[in-house]
Amino acid sequence: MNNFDLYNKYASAEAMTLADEMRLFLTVLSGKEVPTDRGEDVSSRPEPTIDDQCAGAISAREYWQGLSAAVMARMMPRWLATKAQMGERRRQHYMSAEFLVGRALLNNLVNLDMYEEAEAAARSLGIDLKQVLEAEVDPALGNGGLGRLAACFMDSAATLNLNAGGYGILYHYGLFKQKIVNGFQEEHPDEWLDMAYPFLIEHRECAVEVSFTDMTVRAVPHDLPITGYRTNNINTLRLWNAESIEPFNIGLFNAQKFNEASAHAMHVADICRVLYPNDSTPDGRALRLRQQYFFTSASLQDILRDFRRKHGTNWDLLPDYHCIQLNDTHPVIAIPELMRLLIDKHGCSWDYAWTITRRMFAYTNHTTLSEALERWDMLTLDYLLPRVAVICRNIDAQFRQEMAAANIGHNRLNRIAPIVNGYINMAWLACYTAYSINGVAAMHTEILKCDTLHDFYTLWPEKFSNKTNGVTPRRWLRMCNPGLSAMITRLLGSDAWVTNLDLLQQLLPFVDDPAVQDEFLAIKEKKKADLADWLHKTHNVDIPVHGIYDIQIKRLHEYKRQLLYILYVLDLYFRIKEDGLRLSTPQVCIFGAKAASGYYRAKSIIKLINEVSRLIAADPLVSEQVKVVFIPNYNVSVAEKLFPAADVSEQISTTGKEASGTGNMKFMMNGALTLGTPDGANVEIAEAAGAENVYTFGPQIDEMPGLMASYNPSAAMKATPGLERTMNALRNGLLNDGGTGRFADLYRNLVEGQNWERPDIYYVLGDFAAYRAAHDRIAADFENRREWARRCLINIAMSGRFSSDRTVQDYADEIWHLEPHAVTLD
Ligand code: 26Q
Repeated sequence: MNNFDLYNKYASAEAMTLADEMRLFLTVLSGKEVPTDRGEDVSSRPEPTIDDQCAGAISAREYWQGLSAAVMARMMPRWLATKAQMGERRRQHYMSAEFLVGRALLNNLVNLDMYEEAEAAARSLGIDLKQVLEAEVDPALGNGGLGRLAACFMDSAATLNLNAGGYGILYHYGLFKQKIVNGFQEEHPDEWLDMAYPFLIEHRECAVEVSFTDMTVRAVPHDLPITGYRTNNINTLRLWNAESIEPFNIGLFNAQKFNEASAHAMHVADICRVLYPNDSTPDGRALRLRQQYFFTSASLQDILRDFRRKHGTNWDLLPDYHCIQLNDTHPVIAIPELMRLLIDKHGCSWDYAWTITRRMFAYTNHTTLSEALERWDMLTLDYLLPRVAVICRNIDAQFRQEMAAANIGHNRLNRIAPIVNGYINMAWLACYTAYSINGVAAMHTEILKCDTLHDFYTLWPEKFSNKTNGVTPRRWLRMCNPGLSAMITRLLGSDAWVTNLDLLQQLLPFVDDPAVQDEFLAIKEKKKADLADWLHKTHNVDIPVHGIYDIQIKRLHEYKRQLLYILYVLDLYFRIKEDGLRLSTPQVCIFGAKAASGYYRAKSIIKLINEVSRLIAADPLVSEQVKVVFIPNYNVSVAEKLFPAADVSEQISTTGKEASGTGNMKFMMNGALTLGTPDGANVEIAEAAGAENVYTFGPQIDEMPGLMASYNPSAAMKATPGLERTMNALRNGLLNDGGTGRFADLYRNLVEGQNWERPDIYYVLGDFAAYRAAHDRIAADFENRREWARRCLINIAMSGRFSSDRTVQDYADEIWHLEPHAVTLD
C-alpha cells in the first residue's frame, strides 16, 4: 500500500479526531507504542537519546511525521475535488529547476485553519507542537530567489483559486548542507529524504520514459499538494524522480562484476542527486543538460497525455488548454522537445507543430549577468539528444530565413540567432519562440528592453512586459511573525489583509500613535530575543538583545557585495579601536549565505566574514559594541526566524545587477528599514515607502556606465578616509586566511586587478564612503525609538504591492489568461 492508498483509506473512514489520526499514523510509521497525555508540562520535553529511541521512545521528527501524515489524510478530499473540478479547465504550468518550498507542516496547518486543533492533538500525545514543527527538515529543492519565487507563486496561485501547477525535479540531496569549519565553507549532502516525507505521493502509474543517446530513463512523478489560504483548492507540484528501467544487470552481477552490474543504475540516479552540479567541467555541464531535458520532457509528455485523453488529437486546441511559464532559461529545452513530441510522436507537420509551440510558452528572465545566460555547446547536444539538436538547427534556420526576409543585417543576425558559433543560446531561443517575455522588476525590465534583449524588443515589443516579483504574506508575515500579525489584525479589525495585502494601508492612521509604536517595538524585541535564544541553543553564539539587527541574507555572489558589508564592519573595528568612536547601541551584523561549490572568491568572502567575526570577538572594547555572526546553512526555515527580528535590511548590490530581489520585500513586511542601492525592486520599495523611510545610497543606474569607464579603485581607496587602513588588514597578517592567500587575492582583485581583469568590477570601493555614511545615519536615527518605529510601520503599511498575490494575479490576467474557480466540496 503506498501513501496515497493509506491517506485515502483514512480520509474516507469515519470522522476521527486529529489526535487519533496522528496516533494511528505515528504507530504505523514508527512501529512504536504512542504514549498519551500524562498531564505533564510538555513545553520542555527533552529529545530522547538514540538509545531511548531504540527502546521505543518517539523522536520529535517521528511526531512530525505522524502529524504530517494525519494532515495529509485531511487534505485528500479537497485535493481530489480540485483535480476533478479543474480537469476540464485551462491550466497553467510553472516549469522550474527549483522550488524552494520550505517547511510544509505549519504552512498547511495555517492554510487549513487547523493550528489550534494540532496544538491540542500534540499535547494529548505528550508533546509540544512547537517542538514538532521545529523537527521538520526543509526540502532542499532550490538555492535562491528564483526557487523561492516559484514556491511563493505556487502558494498565491492556490490561494487565488487558479488552476496552476508546477513541474520540477525531485533532488535527493538538493544543493548541499553548509557547515563552517575553521571559518571555511564545507559542503555536505543534504539528506532531507532520509525519513519518509509524508507530503509526497508517488504516482508510479503515471511514469513516462525519457531517452538520451546512452540511456532511457523512467521518470516517476511525486506530487506535493499546494494548499491555499482558507480555500478548498489544492494544487499540485509534480516532481520527477529518475529511475533506471533495470535496477541492475543481473548477468553482470552473476558474473561477479558487481560494480559494473549497478553502474548504469547509478548513472541514471545521478540525474536527480543534486541541484546544480558543479558545471566547471564538461561532464558537469552535460549532467545539468540531462536534468533539464529529463524534467521538461517528462512534464510535456504528462501534459500531452492529459490533453489527448480529454480532447483527442485536435492539437491546435492544446494552447487553449495549457500554457507553460519558463522560469529562466533552465527549462527552455522544452521548446524543441515539444516540437519533437508533436512531430515524431503525434504525426504533426513542422509548420503545424510550430504554430502550436509558439502559443504555448511564456519566458521569465531573472538576470542580466551574461555568465548566467545559459548556452549549450551543440556538440554536447548532438551527442546526448541528436534529434533535439536537429530540431534546434531547424528552428535556427527558420529564424535566419524570417530575419533575412525582414532585411535584418548579418551582424545583428549573428547577435540574436539561436545558434551562433556552435553554441545555442537558450535565452535567444526563448525570446524567438515565446509569446510573452517578462522581467521581474520595473528597472530590470527596462534593462532587458534597452540592453540585454534590445534586439528582440525592437522586433516584438508587444511580447514584453514587467511583472515585479512578490512574496507570499502567508509564510513571510502571517506564519513567521504571529505577534505582528495579531497586532495588524486587531488594528484593522479583521484578518482580510492576509489575502488582500493592500489593506495594510489601513495601518497608516496608526503610525503616529505612540502606543502602537511601542507595541511594534515590543514585538520586534521579542523576535530578537527568540532569535538570540535560538542562536544560543543551536549554534552556541550569544548576541545582545538590545542591538541594531542589521542582516544580509542571500546567495553569496560578488555582485551582491557581502564584501562591502564586511569591509564596512572591519572599518568600524578600526574606528572604534583607533579613532575613539563609540556606538550608543551595539550593532549585530548577521550574515547567511551559501556559495556555489566551485566559486572560489565567494568562498573567500565567507572565510573573511568569519575572520572579522573572530577578530572582533577577541577584542573586549569592540566586541561590546559590535558582533558579527555568520549563520551556517541559511535556508527557508532559518529565514523565517531572521526576517521578523531585523532592524536593517541589507540590499547593497551593484546598481544594475540585481534583477529584483525578494528578501528586500520580506524585510519590509516585517518592519525592517532598507539600506540599499537604487537597484532591482529596491527602487519600487523606496517609491512605496517614501524616500525618507529607506536608506538609499550610491549612483543611479544611468550614471553607472560613465562612472565605471573612468573608475580607479586605488584612487577611490586613497580618497576615502580610513579605507586604506581597512584594506591593508587583508594583506598585513591581521586577519588569518589559513595560509591560503585568499585575502591577498581579495585585495588584489579590488585594488589592482589580475589576470587581465579590471579591478573591482562591482564598484565596492567606489560605493564605500556613501555606504558608510548611510550606516552612520542609521546608527543616529535608531536612537529615536518611536520615530524609528513610525518609519517601520509606514514600510509595513505600504508593502501590499509586494504580495505575490498581486504578481500572480498579473500573470494570470495578462499572460496565462486564467479565470479563478473556487472548488466546492459536497
Ligand atoms: C546557470 C548556468 C549554469 C549553472 C547554473 C545557472 C544558474 C542557476 C541558478 C543561474 C541562475 C540561477 C538562479 C538565479 C536567481 O535566483 N535569480 C534571482 O531571481 C530572483 C527572482 O526573480 C530575483 O529576485 C533575484 O534578483 C535574482 O538574482
